[in-house]
Amino acid sequence: MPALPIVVVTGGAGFIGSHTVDRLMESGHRVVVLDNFSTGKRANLARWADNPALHVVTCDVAHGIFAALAPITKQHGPVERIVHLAAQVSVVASIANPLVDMQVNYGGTLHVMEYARATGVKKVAFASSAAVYGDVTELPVREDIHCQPISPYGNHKLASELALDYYASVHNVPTTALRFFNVYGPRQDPSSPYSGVISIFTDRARAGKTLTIFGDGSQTRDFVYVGDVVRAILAAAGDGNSRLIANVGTGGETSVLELARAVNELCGNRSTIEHAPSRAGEILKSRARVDRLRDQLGVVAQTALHDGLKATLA
Ligand code: UD2
Repeated sequence: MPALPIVVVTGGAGFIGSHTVDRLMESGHRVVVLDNFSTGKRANLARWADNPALHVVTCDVAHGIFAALAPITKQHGPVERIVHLAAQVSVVASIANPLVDMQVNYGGTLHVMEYARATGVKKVAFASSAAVYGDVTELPVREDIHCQPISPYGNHKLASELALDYYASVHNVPTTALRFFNVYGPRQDPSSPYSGVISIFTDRARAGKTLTIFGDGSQTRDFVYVGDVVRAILAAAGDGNSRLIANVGTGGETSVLELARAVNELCGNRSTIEHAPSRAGEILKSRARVDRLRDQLGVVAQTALHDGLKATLA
């Protein structure tokens, strides 16, 4: 039997990572998850626990990945592709601790790219963020506008994109960066105050607890279902599209008030909706331009919010 192609997923035990692993395993890859389990969970990978094609290695990507991968590549051959999702994910935490954010988010990317350069990896797909844009006035936001991040998190995602471009242009490591908008779906952890709003609202509405909207709820987001995001990741990890940067969103906008009402309705309208002061530094409107996602990567986010919310609640 020919060797299975090896794909490394950093952050593979996390929310988006574990969904990516599911699709890769289903399509016949050998998958290596590198995760430090700071927010990732083994339970997210439980369905593959007895499958020898999945390797789960506890590893801090920010400390280098050569040693973690060596035993596996020695036995099964070289890594073909890397999906780099491991990150410190909180914008607020990055403001409180910019150096840690730099080490994990920018440093982690450099370690991944050094590995890719040294071993001849065929493609690196990287999770960037809409946070690279900062406050934008022109919506839907295009990838080629001038980026002015307003957080260390956004700075380090943007710096990581530059690192990808350097490795692609100078060292011929093919790369694609995806700027995620507001990703939601099953397995998103609602436990932190900075968890995604959909994970918080669905968790609370299910229990009939109050939903708190920061501000009047007129602020909008481009909420994109994790299943659609994974299709973008798999396209980005495939051949071609090197040095591409693409938004990953739906191209639509939903207000937080509409969202709260929709979630509440799906749960039988048992929660009250209250308002609290707006978050400092809050972006008012957000919506992705999705032409590149469609034209370059062949992906259209097709999950309607209502269906995605139902899947999240199930
Ligand atoms: C998202 C990303 C963040 C970064 C940023 C870039 C998530 C989870 N976070 O932050 O990593 O990429 O975009 O711009 O995707 N809200 C409430 N009540 C709650 C919780 C939130 O009203 O209990 C509001 C919040 O004030 C905001 C909206 O819901 O207007 C979305 O909040 P979020 O924390 O899910 O995501 P966001 O857009 O701040």
